[in-house]
Amino acid sequence: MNIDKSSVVPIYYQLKMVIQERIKSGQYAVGMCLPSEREFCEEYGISRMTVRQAISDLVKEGLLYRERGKGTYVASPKIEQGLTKLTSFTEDMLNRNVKPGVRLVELKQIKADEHLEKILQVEPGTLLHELSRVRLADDEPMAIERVYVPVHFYPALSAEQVAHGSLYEVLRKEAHLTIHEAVQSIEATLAGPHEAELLNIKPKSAVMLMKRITQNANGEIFEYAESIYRGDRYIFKTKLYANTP
Ligand code: 16G
Repeated sequence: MNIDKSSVVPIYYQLKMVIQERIKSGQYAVGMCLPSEREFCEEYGISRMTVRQAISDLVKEGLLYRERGKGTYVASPKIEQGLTKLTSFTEDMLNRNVKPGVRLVELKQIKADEHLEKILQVEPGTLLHELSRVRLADDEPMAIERVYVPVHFYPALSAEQVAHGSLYEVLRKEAHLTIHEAVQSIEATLAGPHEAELLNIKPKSAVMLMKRITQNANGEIFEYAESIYRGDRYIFKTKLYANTP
């Protein structure tokens, strides 16, 4: 792929396409350091400003990342996540041959406040497990989850059970719960300083806040989860069907 200076397509955009193409073909492999701005300028006889614009666009889009004082590197491709199946984080990772991981932040019991009472449809003051974990993909932090499960569904839930593996598996096997359906929403938000530290991203990075309310086969709500997913590592995808007349 070459750059055509007489084209109506801006030069920075053409350079973007060239770099994207090289990433796609594997010429620029994941983790590889990109040639310097000067090298691109010389290769194509274009200005540094133009090179900078192409690269910063690709950084914004998550294809490249910068390491201060070192250079610009090729990022791992984003994880593409469907939005039609009710799956656990562990299942999502195993389905794409990625190693799921957990960093337990805290497991404690709390009394439901008014907000959680309404969501979980429980009596005032009902005891809830509050489970906070960082979820990892091939050892890289991907999401922070805070999950609320009314204690009566499974009083024995312990930190050991969820510090390394799947909550859904514990609920299925130990609490004999049938995980049936969920309503899930996605909102755009910015990572706070604590979240940024846990996810190893810059504060105020764009992240996605997912909320899930999950029911068992009897229609009882057994989970309310709030998860923060890295915007630079995830794409959520869903299939849409037109109304048929
Ligand atoms: C997902 C769910 C979360 C659930 C967790 C169980 C979203 C937004 N959240 O992360 O509600 O608690 O999976 O995963 O998808 P686990 O069984 O691997 O612990």
